Amino acid sequence: MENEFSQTFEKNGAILLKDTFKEWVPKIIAGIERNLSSPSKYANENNVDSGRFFDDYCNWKVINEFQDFIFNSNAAKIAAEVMNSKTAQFFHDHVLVKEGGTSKETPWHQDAPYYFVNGEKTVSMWIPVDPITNTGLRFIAGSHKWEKMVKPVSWADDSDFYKSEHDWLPVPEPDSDPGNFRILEWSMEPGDAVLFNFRTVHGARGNETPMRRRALSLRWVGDDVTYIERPGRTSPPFPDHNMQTGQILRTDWFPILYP
Ligand SMILES: O=C(O)CCC(=O)C(=O)O
Repeated sequence: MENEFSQTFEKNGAILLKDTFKEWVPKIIAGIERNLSSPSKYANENNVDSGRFFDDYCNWKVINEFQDFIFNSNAAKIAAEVMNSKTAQFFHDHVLVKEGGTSKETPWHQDAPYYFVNGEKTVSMWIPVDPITNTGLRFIAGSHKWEKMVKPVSWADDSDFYKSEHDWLPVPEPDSDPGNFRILEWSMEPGDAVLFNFRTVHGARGNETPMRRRALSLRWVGDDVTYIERPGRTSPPFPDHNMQTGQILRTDWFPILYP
């Protein structure tokens, strides 16, 4: 059933939730620190000139703190509500740490073209565990409704993510063209969350503060989502998944956690 919260999400493609996961912050911090001390084969340092921009994903099966949070918090219920979906299926977890003094920006991008996911009911929840002033995510309001998708690029060097030609939109530059874009961004406290559709264009400034900026993103899909083949290896890749275009994501790898 539609509610005010899912209507705003549907209109803007991004929404801020205050305090929602506050009680889980110590657990999320423990999980992030465990991830930093034993990264997976997918971990990335993103080629920074200064500081550190670490990211890693798909670790919920080995990081108990993440598993506990994903399975036992109300995240799945919130995901279903905001997507206006009967179900919430868990796609993956993603840790993003920008240490203080990291000038590297997160490029403007949509998550969707990197993923093998097709459908309108999707949500990422970006949950910082450090206070955020101007280091958080920035969103182009309404961009989840753009007809074409933005060209995905490698975060390390801005090169094309897929090698084959495709009819992508160019990466937008809202800061050089402010009149044409409505940007949403918020100051945040640990345990707040921004929720955004996989097609909402977003990016982030560098972290020029002396503070750490650690965050966990949880990715969810709803009841209209199916597997789609992309023009190359996706991110995350999920090797040997054996799914075909049009199938729902296999529930033994991507559990339905709501209802
Ligand atoms: O933390 C960041 O800088 C980027 C996060 C992001 O793009 C995401 O969670 O989808």
